[in-house]
Amino acid sequence: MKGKIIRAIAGYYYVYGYEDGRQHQCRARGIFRKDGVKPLVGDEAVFHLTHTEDTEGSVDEVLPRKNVLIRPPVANVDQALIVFALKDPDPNLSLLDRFLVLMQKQRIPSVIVFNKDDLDEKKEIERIREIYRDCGCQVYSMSIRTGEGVGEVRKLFEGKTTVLAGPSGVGKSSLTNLICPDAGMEVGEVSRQTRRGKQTTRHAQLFPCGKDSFFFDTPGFSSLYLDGMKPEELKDYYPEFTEYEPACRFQGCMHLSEPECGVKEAVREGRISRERYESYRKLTTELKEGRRR
Ligand SMILES: Nc1nc2c(ncn2[C@@H]2O[C@H](COP(=O)(O)OP(=O)(O)O)[C@@H](O)[C@H]2O)c(=O)[nH]1
Ligand SMILES: [Mg+2]
Ligand SMILES: [Zn+2]
Repeated sequence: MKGKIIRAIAGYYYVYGYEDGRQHQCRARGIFRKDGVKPLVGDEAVFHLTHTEDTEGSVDEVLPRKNVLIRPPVANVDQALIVFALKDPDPNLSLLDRFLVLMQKQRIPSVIVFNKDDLDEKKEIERIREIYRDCGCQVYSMSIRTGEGVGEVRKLFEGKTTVLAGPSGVGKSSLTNLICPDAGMEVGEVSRQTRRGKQTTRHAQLFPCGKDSFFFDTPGFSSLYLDGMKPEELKDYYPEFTEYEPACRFQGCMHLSEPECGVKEAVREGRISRERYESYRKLTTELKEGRRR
């Protein structure tokens, strides 16, 4: 039978069977011994039941992977839904840009979703939409509390395996419960003192949510380091720069202190968002300093 590994705990793999829609607790001794393959959550697997009367089985084969996300470790991801809140907690756009860079490096398309629209009295969303206008990803806003915009976000999940990424307290577990009521995720309180969410999401798990649709609520991140990335590589993950790079005098221009730089010129003229450019500078500096350490 064919299925998808939706959870891995203590040597057991929980496989969602495509034929019966049930979860099967499986071991994977055979393939591990034969191919040295360690199955991952998200893997498409061939398995068989070891006892006909219950749901126990064994994974016999892991089908070729479309991609593998390193953090969180999950295979065959179609898209990342990067969730932030417009308020409580305030959006950290530098962290958002790190997510965008990391997902691009792993070749996972991202969609940006801003939740808690109901708290956005100052219409921050308009400013944010302007900043991300040419970043290559669509920007959605919604309020799980009022239901505004939720329908459109729900459509994004159809027929895909989606990872939810974003800091704590923004509404990832609330969204999970909405899309997949069986998930029963714990919704945490936003701490009044720190304005940061408590870490209540426990283990990583894919949830089936409709035909060929799965998603994965990752534990909250408060910071993300772009480890292993070269400073020279970073510019390639800012799609809005590409159009202006032919105007740079130097080949391989990093758009920092080089003269006659098409990207900096476009920033001055307001054709590239200044916030995105400053975020690029900040991350590049961070990577350069990291390398010296
Ligand atoms: N005002 C408001 N609060 C929300 C909304 N969505 C979720 N919350 C609250 O935000 C807090 C954190 O939500 P949770 O789903 O646990 O976030 P997670 O840490 O990202 O999983 C909870 O107290 C939710 O009730 C929303 O649209 N508006
Ligand atoms: Mg959560
Ligand atoms: Zn340049």
